[in-house]
Amino acid sequence: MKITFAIASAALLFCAVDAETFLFPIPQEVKWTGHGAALSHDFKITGAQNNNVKEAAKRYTKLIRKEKWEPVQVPYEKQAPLKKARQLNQLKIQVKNNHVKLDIDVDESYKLDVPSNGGSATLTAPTWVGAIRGLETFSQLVTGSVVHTATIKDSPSYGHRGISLDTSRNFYPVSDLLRTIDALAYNKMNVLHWHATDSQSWPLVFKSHPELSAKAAYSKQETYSPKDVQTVIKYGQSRGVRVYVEIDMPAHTATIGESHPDVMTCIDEFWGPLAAEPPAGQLNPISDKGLKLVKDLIKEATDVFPDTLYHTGGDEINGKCWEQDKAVAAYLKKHNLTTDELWVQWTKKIFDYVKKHTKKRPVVWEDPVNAATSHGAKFDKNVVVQVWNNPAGNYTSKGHDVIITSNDYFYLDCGNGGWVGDDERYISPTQQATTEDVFNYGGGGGSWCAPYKTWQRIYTFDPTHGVSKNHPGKVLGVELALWSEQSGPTVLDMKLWPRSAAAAEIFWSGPYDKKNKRRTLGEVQPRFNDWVYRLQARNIAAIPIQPKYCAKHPH
Ligand code: CP6
Repeated sequence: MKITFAIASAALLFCAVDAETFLFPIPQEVKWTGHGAALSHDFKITGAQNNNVKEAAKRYTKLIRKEKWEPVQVPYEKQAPLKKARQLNQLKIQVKNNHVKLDIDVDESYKLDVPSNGGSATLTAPTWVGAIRGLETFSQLVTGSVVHTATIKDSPSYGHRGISLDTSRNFYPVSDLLRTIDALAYNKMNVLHWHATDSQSWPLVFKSHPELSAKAAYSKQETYSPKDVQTVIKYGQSRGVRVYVEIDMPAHTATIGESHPDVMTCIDEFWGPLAAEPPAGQLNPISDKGLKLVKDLIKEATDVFPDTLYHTGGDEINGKCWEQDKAVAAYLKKHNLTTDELWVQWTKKIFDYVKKHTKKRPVVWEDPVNAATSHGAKFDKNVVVQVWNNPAGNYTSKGHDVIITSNDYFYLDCGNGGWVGDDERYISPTQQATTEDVFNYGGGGGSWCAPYKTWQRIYTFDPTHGVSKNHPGKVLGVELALWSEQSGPTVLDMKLWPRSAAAAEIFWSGPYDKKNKRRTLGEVQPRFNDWVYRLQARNIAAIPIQPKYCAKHPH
């Protein structure tokens, strides 16, 4: 049954209601069976063998019991008249492979059978990760003390569904990272890309180079110790969320200059035309000492983070920063190289090191791949390209797998707006700022604020657009990006949620489908609305998308 209505007030969509379902992201196949059962007082989740599943079973048992959430769309007793006779006593888990590595190709599928005559429900999954996804869905079937009964078959459309979080421009305590991992798992997302360092602060403590955080963290409190890092990785693991790290370089490294000025270029300049945002500073690409330092960092980072992916950074290098360095300029002249060519050569050294000395697959921002292409050079096809400026097809056609972080859909950080320059001009939070504005505005997100990335905009992104099945590379998935020039712990949840959930559904359930009138915005909104309140009930400070009034008063 579907009831949709809208009260148009000026151009504003005020309310939309849909009584169909409140599962999020929507499973591939749901068959509702009967009217629901009552959750028995001694309801148990049994059969867990893998430790992560055991912990998840405990967590979800507790959550199901205490979660006060009920859908606002339709009073639940109308959806599921509670009959005391039908009691659901247990959920039995059966997993084939309890030892598989949590990785991009891991099978996350599951089947859930919750019979309408109560008794025992079953959750079967090929892997422990699928079981964790299935437990999440089961928890969503419970509203109050009613279990909505259904047979569900489910699997993701894309294997990589994540958030990229910048912890350099502003610091996030570990508790915020853990809560973000919770929210990722609620949305069946599976990746936290930790953009750990940048030019403004270096919070990540390296055992091999403690001087970096000692000199360039904002304070001793604003660091991530090796123990903190283990806490985050383990917390992610147990929820089926991979945590992989990026040490951005050779640009976005002014912080390295605080302890190793001799391996840098243009660190004496604050900004000028030499960097995307202040402070300027780039690794010197011809410094052997610099390369040795970089290798130490990659070695430690790849030893510490168990994920198969390692992010080598690579975005936004500035040729002028290198050209104004006398030694680099002489080198360029002697070898008849452009700064782009030198950049690509340096990047190749990094990929070679990752290949020879780590077991990782490198991910890189698209920038150096563009630079390479423009002078006919190529990188190993194994390199995953994270796109933020250009269409994914540019790289899949060349054989690279891609992660999509289109700034036009998935940049969540923008913006506060405000006066820029010497109080000369006011820019609204969604207005485009000029490069000159960026400094006073706070930087980052300045140029891509318009249009604001509403959940609806994010939801209408088509991952298949411009990517042919014949391309040798493929789309691995998505990462929404939270750059932190104007974000921090106090706004974290509301920047991320519920907008990231829109991408979670597109990349789990499959693209929005206007043509077939399936999962259009109008259809999804009421369910999305309920999901917002459910996230709130789970301690995620998601922003409301419509008045609760709408669902309480369908007419
Ligand atoms: N920091 C780093 C940033 C950005 C990038 N890398 C960025 C660029 C443009 C906008 C927002 C963020 N702040 N390290 C680009 C990948 Cl609009």
